[in-house]
Amino acid sequence: FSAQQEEQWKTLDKAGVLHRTKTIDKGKRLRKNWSSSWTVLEGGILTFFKDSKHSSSSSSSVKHPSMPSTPEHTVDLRGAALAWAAKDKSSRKNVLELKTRDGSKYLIQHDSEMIINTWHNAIADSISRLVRG
Ligand code: I3P
Repeated sequence: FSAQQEEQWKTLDKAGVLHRTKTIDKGKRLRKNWSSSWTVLEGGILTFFKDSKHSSSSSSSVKHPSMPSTPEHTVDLRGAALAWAAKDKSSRKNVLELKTRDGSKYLIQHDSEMIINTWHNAIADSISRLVRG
């Protein structure tokens, strides 16, 4: 391992497929647009990769979430707050609401309660580690 690779392994907290939608962009309400994407939590940053369902490429790498292609969106967790979404936020079950420092909000969802719980813990840990510095 190079020093850089080692650093990445140390900071890789969690990765997997999640459903997500942004509901507020810097204070402005958005229309919900749920999509599922390969998601990586590492070094205090949550990265959503391009939705493989909507990809026009036919190469096999984009269909397999273990080989993500392009990062679509990154969320800085410094100063963010995570909570279970209130029932009126979504008709879906197991929904988390992530509020970022820039006044944006995301809903994050997985049908498996066990899986969403591990994401809840991983994101909450990451946020509190950033608070401690
Ligand atoms: C929305 C879509 C979302 C739904 C949302 C709808 O309709 O069905 O999936 O959120 O409910 O408004 P549209 O596709 O016409 O934008 P959930 O799946 O989270 O319930 P909402 O308006 O109650 O947020």
